[in-house]
Amino acid sequence: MAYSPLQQVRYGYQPKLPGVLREDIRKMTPMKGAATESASDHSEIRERFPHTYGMPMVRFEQGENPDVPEKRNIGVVLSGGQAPGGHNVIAGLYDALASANPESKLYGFIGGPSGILKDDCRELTGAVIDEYRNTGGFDIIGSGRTKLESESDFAQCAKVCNARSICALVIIGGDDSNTNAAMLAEYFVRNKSGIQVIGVPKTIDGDLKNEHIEASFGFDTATKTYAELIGNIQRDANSSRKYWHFIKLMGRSASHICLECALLTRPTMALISEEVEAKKQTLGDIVSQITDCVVSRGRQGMHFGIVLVPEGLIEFIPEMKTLISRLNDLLAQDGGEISGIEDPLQRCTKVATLLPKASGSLFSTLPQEIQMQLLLDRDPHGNVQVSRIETEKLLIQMVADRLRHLRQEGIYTGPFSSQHHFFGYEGRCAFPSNFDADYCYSLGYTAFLLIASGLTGYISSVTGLSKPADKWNAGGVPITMMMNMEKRHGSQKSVIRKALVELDGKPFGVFAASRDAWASGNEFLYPGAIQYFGPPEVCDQPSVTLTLEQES
Ligand code: FBP
Repeated sequence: MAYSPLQQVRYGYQPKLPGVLREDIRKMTPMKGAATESASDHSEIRERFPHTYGMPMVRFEQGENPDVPEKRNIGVVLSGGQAPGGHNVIAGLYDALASANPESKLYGFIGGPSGILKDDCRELTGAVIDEYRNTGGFDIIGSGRTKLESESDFAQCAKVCNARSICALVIIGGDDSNTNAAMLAEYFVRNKSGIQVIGVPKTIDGDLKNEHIEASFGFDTATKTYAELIGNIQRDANSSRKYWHFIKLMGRSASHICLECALLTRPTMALISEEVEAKKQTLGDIVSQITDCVVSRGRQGMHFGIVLVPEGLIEFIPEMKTLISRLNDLLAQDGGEISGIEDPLQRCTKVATLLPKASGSLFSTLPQEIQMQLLLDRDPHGNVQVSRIETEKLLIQMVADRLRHLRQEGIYTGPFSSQHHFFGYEGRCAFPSNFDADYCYSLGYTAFLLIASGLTGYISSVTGLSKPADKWNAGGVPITMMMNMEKRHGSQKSVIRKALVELDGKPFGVFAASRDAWASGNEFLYPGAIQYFGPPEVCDQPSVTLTLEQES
C-alpha cells in the first residue's frame, strides 16, 4: 500500500482526550443527574419509549468502575453520508475497549445498517485500525442509508448480535440514524435482549446539535475545506475582476455550512435558507436581491463577486416547498402516466398539467434542466435529492435574464460573466482537522465508557468544545431527551429535533451585522488550507459558529 507523506505522519498523531479520560480507564465512573424529559411532546414520546424515557444525563468523573474490564464483543456501524473523523470514532472506541480488556473484540458492520441485517462484518483488530487513524473517509467499513425501523429489522439485529455474542452496538449517524438507534434500544430493553445501543452524532450538515450535543463531527473539517476553496476563488475573482462565482454548498436542509463558510471568508453575498423562509421570500425576490447587488457593484466598476448558496435553499422558498410537496404526491401516485413518458420535454409538460394551478405555473417557468432534476428519484426517506438540483445554475440563469431586461430598458448595461461551483463531496472525506480528530476519538472513547457503565439509548456527548481539549467533559445524553413529534410523510413520528440556523442566534447575528459591508466592498478573508501541525491558534481552533455559540 502506498501512503502520502501527510498520511504517514498523521498515523502518528495522538488525538487529545478530555482531561477526565486521560487516567486509567478502570477509574472512570458515570455520575448521573436527575430524570430527563423529551425536548417537547413529553407524553407522546414517553408512550413510545416506555422503557428508555426519562433516563438521567451522565457525566464521567474519576472513581471506581468495576465493570470496565469485563470481556465484551461490540459491533459498530457507520450510517449515512461520510463525515471527516468517522475513522477516529472507531479508533477511540477500539482503544478504550482494548485497554479495558485486550481479549474484547470489535466488529464493524459493512456498508451501513444493512450490514447488520445481512450479518456482513469484519473484525477490527489493532492492525486494521492502525491503517485508518486520523484519516478521512468511511472506507474502513463503508456506510449506507438503509433505515432500521421495523420490528422485523430489530429482531434480525438481535439475532445477528446474539450469534456473535455482541453485547452492544455503536451507531454512528445523523438525526435519523440516532432516532432509529433509540427505537432499537427501546426494542432491546422491551424484549430483554441484553444488547445495548449507543449513538454518536455525525453529519457535516451540523444540524444534529442542541444544548448537550454541541456539534456533530465532520462539520469543522468540511467547512474549513470549503472555506479554503472559497477563499482561493475570492482571491482569483479579486485578481481578474471579471467573474461572478455562484457557489452551492452542501447541507441537505439547514444552512449551518453556508453560514460558517460566510463567517470564515466574508463573501459578497450568502443566502441563508432559514431567513428566506422566515421572510417568505419568493424565487423572484432572491433573484432581485442578487441582481441589485450585481448592478450596484457594477456601477462602481466591480463586475465580480461571490455568492454562497446553501444546498437546501430550494426547499425553504415557500412557493418551491409547496411545488416539491405536490411533485412528491404526484410521483408517489404515478402508475406510469409520468414515468412511462420517455421524452423529458413531454414528461415535464405532462407534469405541469397534472399539478395544481399555482405550482404548475411555477414549474413551467423553471428551466427544463431544473424541471427534470426536480423529477429525479427520491432518497430512501422520500426526500428530493437536493445535492442533485443545480440551484446555483438556476440563480445564474435567472439573474442573467433579469439583467437582459434591464439592458433592454437601458437601465443597466454592465457585463455579467458567471462561473458555478458545487462544494460538497470535496469536504466530506478530508483528513480530519485536529478538532475533529480529537473530538471524534473522544466520542468513540466515551461511547465505550457508556457501554461499560451498562447504559443504553444514549448518545455519546463531549462538551465544552470551545475550550482546549483537556478541559472538555465526557458523558452521555438519553436520545429520547432530544426528541419531539413531527409530521413526516403524512404521519406523526417521534424524531430527534433537527437544529436549523437560529435567526436570533449569535452566528447569524454577526453575519447579518456585517453583510452589507461585505456586499459593497471587498472584505474577503482567505483562510488557506487546514493546518495539522503548528501553533494551536492556527491548528486547533473550533468552528466560528461553535465559538460564537459558546461566547457568554
Ligand atoms: P448525512 O445527513 O447522512 O450526514 O448526509 C448529509 C449529506 O452530506 C448532505 O449534506 C447531502 O445532501 C447528502 O448527504 C448527499 O447524499 P449522498 O451522499 O447520498 O449523495
